[in-house]
Amino acid sequence: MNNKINELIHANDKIIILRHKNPDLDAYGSQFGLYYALKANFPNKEIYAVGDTNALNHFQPLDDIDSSLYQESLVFILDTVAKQMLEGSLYEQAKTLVLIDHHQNDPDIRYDYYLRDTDSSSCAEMVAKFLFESNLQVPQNSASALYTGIVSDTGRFLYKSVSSSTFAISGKLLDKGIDIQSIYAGMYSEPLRMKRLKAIFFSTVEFSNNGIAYRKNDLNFLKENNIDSYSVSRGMVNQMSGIDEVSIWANFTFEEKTGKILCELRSKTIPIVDIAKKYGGGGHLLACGCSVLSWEETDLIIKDLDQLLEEINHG
Ligand SMILES: [Mn+2]
Repeated sequence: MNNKINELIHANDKIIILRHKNPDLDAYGSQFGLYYALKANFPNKEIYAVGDTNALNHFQPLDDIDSSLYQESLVFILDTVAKQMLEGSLYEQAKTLVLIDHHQNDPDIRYDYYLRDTDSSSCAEMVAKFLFESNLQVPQNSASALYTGIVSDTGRFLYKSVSSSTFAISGKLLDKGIDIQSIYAGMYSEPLRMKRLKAIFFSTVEFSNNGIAYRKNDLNFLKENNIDSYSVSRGMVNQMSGIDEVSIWANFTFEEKTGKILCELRSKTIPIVDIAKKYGGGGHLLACGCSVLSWEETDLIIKDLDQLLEEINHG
């Protein structure tokens, strides 16, 4: 049971819940899961969910708050501990800052308390575990958000990060009366246009000498298909998964907003996070990323991954 976080929640009347920018469903799921639960348990506290938004947000609009609130608030950052993953720097003014994360990175921001569990399947699993262990009430909307986070970060309970605890916690969330069919319908149905675009994406995947699968999505590709960087970068990387011949795959996508190239790296069993770290990124052992400034650098990443595979194949 996490007494420290409990104490901090009890001691503060204003709470702001943040997570990484370009939120995925674990970022949203852990954020809204904690938000709905704290709202239900502490109706007299001021509680806010804050951050950028995107097409994956089928929860509710984020709160727009005055920047002066930070210095009076307990602030949570979920699903990251990396400065480059955060939008703005207002969290630096937090009265008290708590980090909850399951990534491999070491924090490069100042914090007061850090709940770290790199074995956890998702940040949502960590939040759910905290709520259950603290005997806090978990209302249905919170359970639904947390379940969504767990399902998305585990690829529907597919990845190695899934433990018996993941199932036990998911079971407890199910007991809150959540509707998993409607959760899955929201997560796994998409417009025909996206299916067609994924077919184009897949048919143009390239391969390195030792069998790294990769795709470079330039500005032209985004413009021609009227799609945002994020939907391609994170949304299509796993078009290259589940292929017998492919053990490592990478997706490189131009980001118009920053002029950088988003690199998403994935592996079946061979740890690759050190390569992401080498280029200023991080994440999990088998699923990680970074962003670089040029296509030449993406070639260096492909070369590094290719060499890793060669060493394993011939070492
Ligand atoms: Mn996560």
